[in-house]
Amino acid sequence: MRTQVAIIGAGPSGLLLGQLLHKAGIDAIVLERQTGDYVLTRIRAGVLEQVCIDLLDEAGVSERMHKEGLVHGGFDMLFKGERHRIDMNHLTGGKNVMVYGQTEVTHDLMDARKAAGLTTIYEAGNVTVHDFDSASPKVRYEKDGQTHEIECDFIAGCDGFHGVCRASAPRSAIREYEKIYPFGWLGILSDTPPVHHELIYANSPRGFALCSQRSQTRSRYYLQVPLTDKVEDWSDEAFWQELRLRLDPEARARLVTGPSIEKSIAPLRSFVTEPMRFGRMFLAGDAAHIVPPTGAKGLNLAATDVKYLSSALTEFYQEKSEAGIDAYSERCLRRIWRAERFSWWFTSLMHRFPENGEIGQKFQEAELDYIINSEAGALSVAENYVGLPLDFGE
Ligand code: RFL
Ligand code: PHB
Repeated sequence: MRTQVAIIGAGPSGLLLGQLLHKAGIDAIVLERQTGDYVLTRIRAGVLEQVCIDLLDEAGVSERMHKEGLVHGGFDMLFKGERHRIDMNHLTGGKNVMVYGQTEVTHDLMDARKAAGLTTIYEAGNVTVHDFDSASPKVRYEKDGQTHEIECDFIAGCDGFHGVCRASAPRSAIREYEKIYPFGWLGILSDTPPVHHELIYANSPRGFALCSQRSQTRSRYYLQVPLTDKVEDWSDEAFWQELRLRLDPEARARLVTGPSIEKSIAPLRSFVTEPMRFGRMFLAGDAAHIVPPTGAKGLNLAATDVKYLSSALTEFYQEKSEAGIDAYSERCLRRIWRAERFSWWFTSLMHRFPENGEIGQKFQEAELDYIINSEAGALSVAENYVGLPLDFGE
């Protein structure tokens, strides 16, 4: 088999890249280790920045998102029992975010890929990447008891944090930066109306809580929990009880509870790989970087990586120029570090860190006082939350 770009991973990065390349007339095959149904059971992101919305428009997969997604112009921060609204729309001169689940984005991308008759190979076992330091890289995989080989011009590593592409880059050529946080997020999805029409990020004495949503009838809630906790330790009732204790009286009174339809614990990590290009193999999305989810940046960064990569590859094929692929890594990393900084800072502000002592708590309170009572403070949160434009700094 031969293709121009072999894409490893059918998460949002891989599928969006496939769609953008298809629009540019570039041929690609997507290889995914899991089944499509399994990919769709992973409940993750919920907040899309304007640049991500624009990219889904460009890829021609945004019709349902515009119909069903919820446009949010602000969110609440809850501190010392009181809620304070960050009016993103007003502060940023009209920018908003869209609440639309990653599962739905993935679904729409899968449908578009199928409708266009493009090749996705699911349940591809033991994927390996070869010769990406030459002009003719290869990808091998196993399926139905046989080994197959794809010859290609480029390999796109869109295979997430535990993927094979980053792991195959030469150790001498790669640098990794990592911070692991001393807690995780316990998340629950339920078919109950959201407690509030916008998101609530809560810093309570019992730890962080987030009230998010997927629609007017589906809620997504998270709690900061110790890394040693297991999902089995948390009954639905225990979750709701703990969430109530972390909210303000008004939200507590409005909270509607019900059976969970998904419950999971995610560790929190900041992680960046430099560079993101190794010869003719590129990394994109979670394969190259992870942010703690507090800033809602992971999926959005994945989308912008993929936009830079599809533009670079289009330039290569249409204009015979390598300028875009040469600039890819640096262009992505500048944006990534900005989002990493914001995600780390917002995580540090909103979670409880008993190990930082009373003075740590006082610093958090003073920081919040600044955000709420200074337009510059509030604007800094708002402009980072809505996200940077695609051409920032250029
Ligand atoms: P994914 O989604 O992990 O997809 C990678 C795909 O590659 C496949 N794969 C392989 N395939 C073939 N061979 C191999 N050897 C392979 N190894 C792996 C995997 O099966 C998978 O299908 O990475 P991608 O596409 O880069 O997408 C990244 C996003 O999923 C991630 O950044 C976001 O979910 C992060 N995130 C959020 N991002 C936001 O922008 N806004 C949010 O509100 C937000 N909330 C979240 C989040 C992540 C969370 N968790 C669980 C970490 C909330 C949570 C709780
Ligand atoms: C979500 O809805 O899953 C969500 C929203 C905002 C975040 C993280 C996750 O910051």
